[in-house]
Amino acid sequence: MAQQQKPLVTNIFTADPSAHVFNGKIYVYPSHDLAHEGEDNDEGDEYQMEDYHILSIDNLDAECVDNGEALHMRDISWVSKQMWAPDCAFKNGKYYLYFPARDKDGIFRLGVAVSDKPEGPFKAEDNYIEGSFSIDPAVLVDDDGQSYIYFGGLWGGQLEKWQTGKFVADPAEIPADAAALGPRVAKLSDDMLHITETPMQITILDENGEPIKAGDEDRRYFEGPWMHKYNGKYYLSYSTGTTHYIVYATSDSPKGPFTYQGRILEPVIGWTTHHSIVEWNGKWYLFYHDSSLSGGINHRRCVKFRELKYDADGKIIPMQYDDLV
Ligand code: FUB
Repeated sequence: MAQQQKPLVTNIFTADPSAHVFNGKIYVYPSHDLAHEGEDNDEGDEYQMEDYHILSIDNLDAECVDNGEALHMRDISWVSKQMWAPDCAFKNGKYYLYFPARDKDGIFRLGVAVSDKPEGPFKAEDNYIEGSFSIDPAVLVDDDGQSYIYFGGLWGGQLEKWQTGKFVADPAEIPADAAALGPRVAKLSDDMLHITETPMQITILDENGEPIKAGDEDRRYFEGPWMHKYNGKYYLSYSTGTTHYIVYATSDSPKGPFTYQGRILEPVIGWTTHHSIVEWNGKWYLFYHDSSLSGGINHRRCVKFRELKYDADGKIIPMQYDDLV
């Protein structure tokens, strides 16, 4: 397990890893951090990414491979800037890369690009997915063949601006004792290129069946949703942003409501934390990032992974960041 817990690659900065097993290998779909000197602020202006490189790992002892540029914003007509955290799904013999970026009006939208190969190159559709907004898409192809896209992120990710269903540039602050905003979910069409319904807000409940409050920053949703299934249950995991935890909630349904369960990962080096969870050869793995490769610069991050374990009740065993370094 030589390469676990150290950066998967060091030739480029990588972040926001979405890991999948395709054809027996791990493919990691990360953001590609660039060395811009943009202002570091709550809008995320320092995250000025322009393209995607897909990483692959043949086996646990092999070096990770950077498969080179798979998609660049110069080739996408609707994008103005900031190609943030992507995900990929396989269906109908093709690979679909979902990605957020700002459109020409500065509004984050979700796009999709298609390839015959998991490592690309990908060709983007001419426009963003109609009805999409905000950031951090994550796609689940469920066991019955129905696909769902989960997305949304606060602050720079603009989720607060969509509370009415329309973009409001300067929305009122959500009171701390009001229900927190949740990620959105929508069904994808069979051809994986469209959403077939108005995105629904996911509710995350506490142990008393009450919605988690906006002021409960240790548990409320911030960004980076990931969906996986374990023993038939749906596990929604996400970042709490301002408090820097990766936490999770479970449900019997892909659209929830979900019940908060606990933490997966303590804060890492750097402001953001973002992850994915994947089963490979009978074991489960957490892919995550930190800023250790750049000595702590928030927008120059590196992707790592380690094994993730469940207890007999299906609870994820929490990981201390110190365990990982
Ligand atoms: O990489 C840019 C943004 O930082 C992502 O969209 C968020 O999830 C956070 O990791």
